[in-house]
Amino acid sequence: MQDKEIQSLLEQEISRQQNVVNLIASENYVSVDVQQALGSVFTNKYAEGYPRARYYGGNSIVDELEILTQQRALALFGLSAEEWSVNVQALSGSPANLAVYTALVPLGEKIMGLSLDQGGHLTHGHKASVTGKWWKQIPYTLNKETELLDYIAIAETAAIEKPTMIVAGYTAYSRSIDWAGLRVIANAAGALLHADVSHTAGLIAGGMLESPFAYADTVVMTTHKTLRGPRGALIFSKKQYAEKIDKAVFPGLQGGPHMNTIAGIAVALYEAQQPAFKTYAAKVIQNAQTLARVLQDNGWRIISGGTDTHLFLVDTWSNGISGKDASNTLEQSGIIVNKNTIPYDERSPIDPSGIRIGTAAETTRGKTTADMIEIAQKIDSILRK
Ligand code: DSN
Repeated sequence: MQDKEIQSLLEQEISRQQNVVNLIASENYVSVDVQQALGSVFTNKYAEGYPRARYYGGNSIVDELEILTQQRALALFGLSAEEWSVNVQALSGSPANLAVYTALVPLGEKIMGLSLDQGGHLTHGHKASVTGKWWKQIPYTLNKETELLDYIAIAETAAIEKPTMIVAGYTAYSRSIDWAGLRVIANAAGALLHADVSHTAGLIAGGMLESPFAYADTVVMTTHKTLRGPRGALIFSKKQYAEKIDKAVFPGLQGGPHMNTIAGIAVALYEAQQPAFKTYAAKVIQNAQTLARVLQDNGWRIISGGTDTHLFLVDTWSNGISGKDASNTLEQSGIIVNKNTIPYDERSPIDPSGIRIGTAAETTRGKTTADMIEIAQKIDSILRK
């Protein structure tokens, strides 16, 4: 590389990534093939529009690329092209959710989403995001005792508020989701059901968690977390919503799609269809459950008592250390986590009561349950110093 400054930063980041234990729940390590597609000449092509309906010439090959990516996305989740469409152009999860709302929720109408501080996402209607300014968030919460989704309370709120859309799928909730129950609640309230499975997409693809597709009207997922692809997103919708969603993505919110990213997503979807990916998804969850259990055995309170997924929250404050201090202390020893609020947190999001831990990235690096036991013991001894 001629640019020595960037070369140096790149080398430093490679070394950093190689030398830490990465427990950031939303990160992963892509394959060399995905990186090759991302770094390919597809980045040179402008392709505003959709396959066979572009605003520039020279798109015959990227048309094939985009169609193949769509086909792979539908195939991975066992969806028929008669019933479902998929838009592969959204730049990431936040713009993907924004596109869904833009398409299907009239401005000012109600979106019902889990509160950010209980495990929801900014783009599920939080006021700091435009999704909470352009639409009205009706928040729902977890049961204070069990720290689980309270479906009865969600049903009651939905029946009173009659939101246009109920959003489910979370960033810091470790338990499986009752999609069928949410469908019943949405139907009773006359609401659309939007699943944001950005975190768990790879676990669903690997057959380890229930798929929302039998129940949701729209499904968004980022491609870079458990799905182990480049940073991007997929927006699946029932056929009747597809045209509105495509228009919301382009020309509504975005210009030309990043065709190199779409190529990387296509490669990741191919990889996720291989038998080895099912084994990976199973190991991710086994690793998370082992790590959570050993921490628990060492006296750390795990939110809701455990995990069904790749992630979980630890209430560090109940052992006298804030989430920020815990995260900083662990980083000094080469263990990377993120500070996180816990349900009904009395501390601020800047320095909350907990940390979030995930195992997707370390499982990609070949870590086993034996490694998780070691990591848990290391975390315990570092935080108790
Ligand atoms: N930043 C992602 C996460 O860490 O969960 C969500 O956008």
